[in-house]
Amino acid sequence: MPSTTQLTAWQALSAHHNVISSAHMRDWFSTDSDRFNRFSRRFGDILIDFSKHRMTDETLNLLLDLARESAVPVWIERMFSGAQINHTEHRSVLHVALRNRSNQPIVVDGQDVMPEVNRVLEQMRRFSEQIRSGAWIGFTGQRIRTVVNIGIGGSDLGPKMVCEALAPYGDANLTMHFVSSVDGSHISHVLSECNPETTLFIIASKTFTTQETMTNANTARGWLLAALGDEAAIAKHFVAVSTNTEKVRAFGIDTANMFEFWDWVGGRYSLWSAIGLPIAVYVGMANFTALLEGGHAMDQHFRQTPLPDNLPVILALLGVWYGDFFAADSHVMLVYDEYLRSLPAYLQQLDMESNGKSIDRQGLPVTRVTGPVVWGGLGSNGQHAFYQLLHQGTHLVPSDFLAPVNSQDPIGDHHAILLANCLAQSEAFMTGKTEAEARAELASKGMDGAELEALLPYKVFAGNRPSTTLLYQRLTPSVLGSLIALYEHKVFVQGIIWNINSFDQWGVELGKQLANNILPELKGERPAGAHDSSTLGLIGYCRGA
Ligand code: G6Q
Repeated sequence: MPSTTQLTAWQALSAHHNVISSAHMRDWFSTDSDRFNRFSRRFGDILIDFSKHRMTDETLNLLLDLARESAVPVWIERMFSGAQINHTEHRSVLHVALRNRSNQPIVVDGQDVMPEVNRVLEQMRRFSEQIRSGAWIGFTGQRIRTVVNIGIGGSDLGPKMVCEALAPYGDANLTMHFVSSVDGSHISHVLSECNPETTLFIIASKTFTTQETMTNANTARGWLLAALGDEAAIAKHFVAVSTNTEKVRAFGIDTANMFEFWDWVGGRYSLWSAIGLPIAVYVGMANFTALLEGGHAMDQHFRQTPLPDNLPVILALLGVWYGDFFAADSHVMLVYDEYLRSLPAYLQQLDMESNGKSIDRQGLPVTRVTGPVVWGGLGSNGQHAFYQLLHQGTHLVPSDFLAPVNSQDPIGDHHAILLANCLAQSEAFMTGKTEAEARAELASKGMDGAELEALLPYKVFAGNRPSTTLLYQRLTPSVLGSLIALYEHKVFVQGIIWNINSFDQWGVELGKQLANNILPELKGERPAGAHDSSTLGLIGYCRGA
């Protein structure tokens, strides 16, 4: 099999890049009034504008050739049909089964997984309704008012992001907390706001062995028992979400209160599974189902739509274009939606854990860059901070703007101002400001001569900075589901093109082992072992040496 860079389409793109890399998008827009129409698509209530990119029709065609030559359609089908595309862990990759509202069979190891998926969804429905209705009573007879999800990574970022995003649909009688870090300050602060009699802990861990989660879970357990004084209280205040029944039982949680998922659900793809239990409890099962439906609609689009109109494929190809041909090493998420404030952190894990790989599917080192550094934040705030680098820095940073057309909380002119800022920024990234425009602007303020000439270079903006804008009517559960699935599939397509496995995470697994080597040394239970002098020095400092 030829390496990615030997593909005909790759080489054609390389040559094409030499031709168009100095062209300016501003000129394309001024000579082509149809550019937005050709390079934007609608998906339900979502508009995706990718016209502000350094690409022509020819670029897109060449990128689509790359997708074809990389067998993207074959890989899509392999994922949906349950093939073990996570080859290093010998696992299928089937988060799409969790939101398979068609209920068509999906077979893993000769077994249709849909009956199991539906069984757990039904268990989630019953439990979430009990909590929300008050039918579930705590140990002292009071109803649950506070839910604390204890989990980390994929068992935290997704449900936390979605609960924040769907807060307008949330139950006002419930307060949600997410404890992830093993830093004792995190759980201490959360527990200080909880009443043990009215608090439910959801211990979310695929493996039920993760050090941070189990440490937090044990602390929560001790806190509850200290207050309620009876082991029997655990059954009323703790439930577990896991693939590991034995460990859940050993922790003392009744397995009747365990919500199962399966090894074909990757942690960072798990919010659609029982890991989404806090979402179902908070927004209700109907809204959780609408989230699944939004994801499923994007799945169908991804599986059935020809490549030129396939949205995850288009976004993936644009990322490859900048990373591999323009040497862009990061991608920024610019979110003009307060409810999506945790989306950048969520996508950072999704993308960087999936595509932060340097060994290809044949076990050989890759020969070009793979996944970008993903970062970002709320756009309105970022404009007063890191946008300076985006406008005038030396890095080319492709961006995604996200904004709702309608606010969930209309008040005065706020939303119009927010949207105006969003649209103005993507326009400015694209057009920039020429020397002539900057000169005229300074002159209009009465400046001239040497003073004007000295300031002029600082006032010029090169522009030509690429961005995609995703607008949606309102952040409903369904729209959110489609947006998340869009990014999941984008990351998958990039992994296909880079010929890497997007579904393992050996770097994250390494982190789980490392701390356990140093912990007994830090606690003084055994002498510091064979470390480098820096690590020995740091251990010594922590121990007061
Ligand atoms: C996700 C990752 C990682 C994982 C956490 C928590 O894809 O593998 O973020 O979700 O390490 O793992 P557990 O759910 O097993 O506690």
